[in-house]
Amino acid sequence: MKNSIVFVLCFFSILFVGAQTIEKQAPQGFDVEKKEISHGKIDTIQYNSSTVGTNRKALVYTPPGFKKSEKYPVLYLLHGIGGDEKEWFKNGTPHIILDNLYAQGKLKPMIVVLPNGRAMKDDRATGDIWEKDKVEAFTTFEKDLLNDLIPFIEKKYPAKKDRENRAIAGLSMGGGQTLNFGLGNIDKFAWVGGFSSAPNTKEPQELLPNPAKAKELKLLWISCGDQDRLMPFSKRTSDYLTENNIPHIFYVEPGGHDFKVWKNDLYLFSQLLFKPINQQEVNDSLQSE
Ligand code: FER
Repeated sequence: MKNSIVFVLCFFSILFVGAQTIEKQAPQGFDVEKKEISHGKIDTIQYNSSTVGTNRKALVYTPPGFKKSEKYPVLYLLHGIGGDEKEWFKNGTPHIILDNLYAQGKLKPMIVVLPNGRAMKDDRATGDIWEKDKVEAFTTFEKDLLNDLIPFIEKKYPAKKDRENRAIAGLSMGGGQTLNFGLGNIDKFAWVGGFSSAPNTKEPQELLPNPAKAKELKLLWISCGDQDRLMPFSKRTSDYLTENNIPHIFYVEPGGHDFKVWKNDLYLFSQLLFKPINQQEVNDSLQSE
């Protein structure tokens, strides 16, 4: 008798809950500041980098209602080749997008860290940003992130410290860093999002020599604008994952290589974080007409 009740309940909940679906585009107003809602807070922090040998800056967004007595998951959100720790803040207004999502109850409370991904003594985006040592500094940032910034954040903020509560995402050069660092350190990150990833993205075989390992990820998100000339770097990565039966989301969205696309990515990606997820269903929902 009991079993049959459980069976009937399960059957109807599957019927009514249905597949995990997701919007494809943020609605109008998603990035407009609303005075009447609660707001998160942005801090500028400085941490000592043993990797670079300097004190380095990062911005940290804590959510509305943030309490030191609670523990939060953390998203590390990386900028592009022309940016620094302020690029997302100035051009992507993540604090506004996330405040609005919190007001609608659509986000799991999390801390968001906006680092400077150019790990060198002069890490400003000035002069020739394409200079070899400046480009190489984006590779060096892996050590700075893992050995200096993450330990600092986890000491100074009430952060959850396990891989399932740590996410990494980024745009363009930061998307390449995200895939390189995230897939190279699956023991450290369970949520990975490459937005319009740049040519610094390692080739698939090098990125993921043991593809089955990526099954340990909760979310592997790869997105790119359909007008973006950097599409091949996202597509070759997604193709390799598909060939190896690795669950992931590949979202080709309308647009080019710009913040219109990246703000939409943050809007969609952030809502998936730190919650139960069926990547196949979200992927199918994003592909549907
Ligand atoms: C490149 C083209 C684009 C490249 C990097 C980028 C290192 C990055 C662009 C961005 O971050 O917006 O050839 O090589």
